[in-house]
Amino acid sequence: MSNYFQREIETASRDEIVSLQNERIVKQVQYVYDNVPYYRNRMEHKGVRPEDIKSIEDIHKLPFLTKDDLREAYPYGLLARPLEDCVRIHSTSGTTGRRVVAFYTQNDLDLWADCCARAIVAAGGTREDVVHVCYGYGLFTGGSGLDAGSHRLGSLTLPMSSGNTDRQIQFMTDLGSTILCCTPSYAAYLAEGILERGVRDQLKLKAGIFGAEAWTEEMRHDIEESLGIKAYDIYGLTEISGPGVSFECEEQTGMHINEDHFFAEVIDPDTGEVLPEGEKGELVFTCLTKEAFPLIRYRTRDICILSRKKCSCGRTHVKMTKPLGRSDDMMIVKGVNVFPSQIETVLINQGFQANYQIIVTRDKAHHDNIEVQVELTPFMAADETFDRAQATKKLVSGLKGMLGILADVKLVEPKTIERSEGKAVRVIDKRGLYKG
Ligand code: DLL
Repeated sequence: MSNYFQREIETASRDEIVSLQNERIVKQVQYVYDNVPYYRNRMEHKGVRPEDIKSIEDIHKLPFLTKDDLREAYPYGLLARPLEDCVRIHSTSGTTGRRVVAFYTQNDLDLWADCCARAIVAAGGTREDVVHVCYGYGLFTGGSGLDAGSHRLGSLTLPMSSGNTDRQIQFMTDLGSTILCCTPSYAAYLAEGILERGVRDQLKLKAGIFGAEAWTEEMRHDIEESLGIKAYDIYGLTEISGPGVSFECEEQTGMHINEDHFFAEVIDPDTGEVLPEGEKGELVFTCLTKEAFPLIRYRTRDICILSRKKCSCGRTHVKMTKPLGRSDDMMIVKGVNVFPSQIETVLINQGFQANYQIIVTRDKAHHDNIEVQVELTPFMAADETFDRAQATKKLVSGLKGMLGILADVKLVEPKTIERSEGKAVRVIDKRGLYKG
């Protein structure tokens, strides 16, 4: 049952929300126990039976699930419904070895659309709006998610997908787009194009719904100024559905989590201990209503803080801060999830050693750049016939194949990258994205 129009859920009292979560978690745990051998085995291993989960308070008895578990269960191991009930997949950005595939029933898609519709409403959207969606469509969840939310709301939806700036700007001006949905980097890029073409005063834009990557308050300010809009943050991840797991309202002091569907906990990433509200830790989600791919206590690796402070918008759902960092080493560069280990694989495959450093920068126009400095091996450095230009080209192409994005490669002399006594510092991220 679709419930976007039940606005009362978003403004329900704490008791009402907890009671809904209690009811849903009991059903959901029994459901996964009955339908997913992977969960059943994990629960049995931990000595937990479905009847031990009597309310949401008991959730801490259940084991965590990690991205590695998802990879181990790939592709069908966590599916809770027969394939004939599934109607869609989406997959994380990133690469072959790291892909995670999530499944959806029609009901899952409907509930996800509700969540995204709520986000559009929170950004001031109504059926009169023209919603310009230039998140990527396809395996990525951004395009389909906001598109479905806009349909659910009844707004005119422009399924632009990303790329082709000329066409984006032309449609934006000709059709009078009022709400722009894309990554903050792409919004900044479009803003630049709009200013260059001198068409800013032909725009009808009033709001933007930007997410899928970390962005700073400074970037928000720049985009708001250059486009003359209010810029709202939206968060989500493929494993849990996609965008719309949480979203900002007009107060812009954190993102309300759709906690009737996704139960959030914050844990100490080292010990797994559940932390009280207000403490910083790793965000963990349990899907309370999903049918095809219902993740239980999924560790997102995103670091954040939860808050139940009263919000002036009237919504009562718990708020999360913007992600303040990651508890693993994943970076999002040019919209793509990048792990240093992937870069390392390319280097090793091409005969280099694991002596490298990744430098990520962002220019004034908010374009990301990734440079990989790679030490030559002593053998390469001593070999006069070693063609450095050719080796650089091969690395660039190998990295493009692995990551899907262009990285600059700089070969450096042996022993020039500083060695660390502890954990190697592989990444120097100069973008200053995570604060707090
Ligand atoms: O990025 C889903 C999405 C699409 C969210 C469109 C918002 C808008 P994934 O590709 O699976 O899914 O990447 C999920 O991206 O764990 C965070 O680390 C990061 N992320 C997502 N939204 C935000 C945000 C989509 N607003 C991973 N701020 C998550 C910071 C974000 N990081």
